[in-house]
Amino acid sequence: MIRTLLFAALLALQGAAPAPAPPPPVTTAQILNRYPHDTTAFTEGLLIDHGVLYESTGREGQSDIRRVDLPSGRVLARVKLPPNLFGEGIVAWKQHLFSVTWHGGQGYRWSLPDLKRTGGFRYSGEGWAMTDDGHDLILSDGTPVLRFLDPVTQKVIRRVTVTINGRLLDQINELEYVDGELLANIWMTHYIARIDPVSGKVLGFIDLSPLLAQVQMTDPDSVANGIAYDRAARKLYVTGKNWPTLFEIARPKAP
Ligand SMILES: [Ca+2]
Repeated sequence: MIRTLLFAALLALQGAAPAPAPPPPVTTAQILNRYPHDTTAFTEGLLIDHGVLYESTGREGQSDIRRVDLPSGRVLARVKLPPNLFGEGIVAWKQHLFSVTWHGGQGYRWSLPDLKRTGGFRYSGEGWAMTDDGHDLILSDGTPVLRFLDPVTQKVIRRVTVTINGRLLDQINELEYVDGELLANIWMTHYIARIDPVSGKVLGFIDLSPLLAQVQMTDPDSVANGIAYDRAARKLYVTGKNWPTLFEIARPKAP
């Protein structure tokens, strides 16, 4: 300890800065399977509950929440949001599915698997995406701050700030809790951040560029967004806004 303090004092005296921390490791996504995806779906939320795929889509007048047949991409059931609302993320919790909207702080609760509206909730600020860690719901809003919500009351229990080597990371979009890590699409990029859900530190990134090369989207809004993890089958799926393909990719290894 004393030796450490002496070393720090020496550095300060000499005006030397400690060596910068190395950047988090980047892993290139490995494609395992491909499935059709509805190209009219402006994907904002994606999850698997009891082996069933659910997806939420955005844009005013086009927002809905759907149950999807994963192998074919066929929409099996669909519920539309009011036309003035821009749908965002979804999370499944027991027999319910919660959804948030971009502006206005309006959240909804739906029954599973039939998607009947059973209630609503309010939150401050914007809503971007949701997931859960088995205890709490987790809400992103485009800022570096993730909110952890009580699944029963939907009230904020705590906040975690996402940082990369001590610097704030924002534009955190679609979320998925995978084997103790929080995976997050970073809006307008082709990277998924791997976040420690306790400290908020970015542990690494998954580079989705091999997927982009396959879908060849030209619309700048058609970014990678949507991560779903089948916890029982241990399969990880990702897609993007209006992408023609839903990909199964390899689960990330410990960084
Ligand atoms: Ca998700």
